[in-house]
Amino acid sequence: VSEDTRPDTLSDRSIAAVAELIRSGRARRIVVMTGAGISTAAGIPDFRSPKTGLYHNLARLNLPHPEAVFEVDFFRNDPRPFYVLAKELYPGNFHPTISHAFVALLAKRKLLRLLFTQNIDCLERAAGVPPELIVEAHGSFATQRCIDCKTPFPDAEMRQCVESASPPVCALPQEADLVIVIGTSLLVHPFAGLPRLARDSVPRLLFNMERVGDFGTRADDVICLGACDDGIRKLADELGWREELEKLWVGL
Ligand code: CNA
Repeated sequence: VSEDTRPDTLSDRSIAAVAELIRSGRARRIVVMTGAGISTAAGIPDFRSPKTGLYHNLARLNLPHPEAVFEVDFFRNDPRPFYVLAKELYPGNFHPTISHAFVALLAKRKLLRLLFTQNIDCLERAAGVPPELIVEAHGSFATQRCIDCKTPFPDAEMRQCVESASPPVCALPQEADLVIVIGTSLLVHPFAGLPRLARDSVPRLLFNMERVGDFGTRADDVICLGACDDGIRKLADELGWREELEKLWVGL
């Protein structure tokens, strides 16, 4: 689809048009998908941003390659680098961003169907997104289990999502009437395939530093390049929610 194709659902490819969709009540089952980029402004580095990304800054851990810190085979041999990192990323040291607060506001207004996050930092919970609306696709610090004895962990939904792209979880994007993707390179599967599961007529809004995935190939795709917090504020402005959002965020 070329950039000038007329959208099917939106009046045009703009944040204002997405805001109008929400305000008019035509988007009430919003599915949000997030990655490390939503938390960089909170001080947690993402993986792949040049210079500031975690993979760029792991020399101190003496890894064979940066990804090894999250590989279970490496972990079995030497769990220490992971624990060094886990300590740094542990919940309690970081404050949610305004983008996290926006997702909480969607939930408060009963517009959030589900949040899929790749993050393990628990900042969605800290912002007040109800845990039952969060799928932590790569696990999180909220729960854990022994990799050998498999002591059960409480969140059944999370286990399904982590072990495989299980149909009940992956079916959910098909229910969405608006998909908002925030701060992810969409390189890690199966998460990376989720935005494609949205029905064709469903608008998809991307807040990211760069264009990712198949964004831009559909008539109702809206791409907002730049820091997600800026884009989210723009959307909140268009919705007339800015004051409520800033208040909610400041109160976190
Ligand atoms: P990634 O591959 O590092 O990509 C991050 C994306 O976000 C890139 O496309 C950036 O351009 C973009 N970005 C960075 N800052 C901003 C910003 N302020 N506004 C908008 N966009 C921004 O990270 P992904 O999440 O896509 O990769 C998946 C991995 C990263 C998952 O396994 C996560 O568990 C893992 N991770 C999580 C955290 C966390 O929990 N906060 C931190 C680092 C990595």
